[in-house]
Amino acid sequence: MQKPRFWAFLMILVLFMAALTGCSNRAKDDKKDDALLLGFSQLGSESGWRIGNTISVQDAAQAAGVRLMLENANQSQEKQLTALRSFIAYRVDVIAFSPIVQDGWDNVLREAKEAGIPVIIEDRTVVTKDESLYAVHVGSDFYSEGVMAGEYLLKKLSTLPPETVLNVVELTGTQGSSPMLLRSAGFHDTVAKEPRIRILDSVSGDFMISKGKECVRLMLEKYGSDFDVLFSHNDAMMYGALEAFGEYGVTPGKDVIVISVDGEQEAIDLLKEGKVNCVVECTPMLGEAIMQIAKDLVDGKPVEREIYSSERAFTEFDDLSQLAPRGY
Ligand code: GZL
Repeated sequence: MQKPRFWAFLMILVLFMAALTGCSNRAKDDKKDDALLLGFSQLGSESGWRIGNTISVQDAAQAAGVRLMLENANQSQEKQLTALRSFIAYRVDVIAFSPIVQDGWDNVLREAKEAGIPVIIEDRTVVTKDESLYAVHVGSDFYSEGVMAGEYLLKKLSTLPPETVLNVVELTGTQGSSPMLLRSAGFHDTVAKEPRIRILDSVSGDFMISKGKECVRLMLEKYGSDFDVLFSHNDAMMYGALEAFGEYGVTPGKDVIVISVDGEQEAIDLLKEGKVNCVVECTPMLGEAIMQIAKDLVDGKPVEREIYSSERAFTEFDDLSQLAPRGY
């Protein structure tokens, strides 16, 4: 090989090797900052609750001096799986995510475990045979939320004439998600003992305003005045339902008893106006807990495996005049 070509080849080889070592060390270089690096996969932006959850995590990370890598999956489990694998490749210190549905996470959780990266499940839960695949779940007890919704309806029935029968339309959240499955189970188990409460139908509005409105339109067409109670798995779908009621001349809170879950400010305002009868609280404010758990995990401190938020129901029977602003 002639001399100039040799030097050119050598230069290209040197540059190629430098690029390779630069890539492989990117994560190390970026991580020379000692601040904890948290990878957070958020499932979407489908409701005021979800946006409140995201803001809670962002604000808490800033306050705690935690470096946050936030990926929004826009309702796609595939995108969540991709985000989690990118966090593993980048070798973040801790991973946190809200799983859009409860199944299908074992492989990626096993990859995180093999990479030595602890995982915090926040908000929704996963179903796995291997409990060692994640460190902590922090969020709500969705079954209890369903029970509180059912207990309100039993109390409401007790204030009505003894011959009253209440036909319930259940507006469920995302199919296969833990809040949908567990809120439904808690509600059904609670009202099952009362023969005068009947579940007329269950239909999924996917936790969204638009789909909630579509579903309630269909239910009004199908059941008309037999539609006595709406149990909505979240406030966003309830807002859509109220729009549908308006189109059909139905007065919510009076013609139809309205029960919702989340406890957004807008829902509490509707409760105070008498357009909603019961709002079960489900707090999205999990950011501070997530940051504390992440720090404890990195510091090797013991952490509770299951951390539930304490929550209540707000109903038409309560004095809500002193209720603090909800913040979401
Ligand atoms: C519940 C959360 C649910 C909310 C909905 O913790 O996962 O998802 O109830 C949101 O508003 O879409």
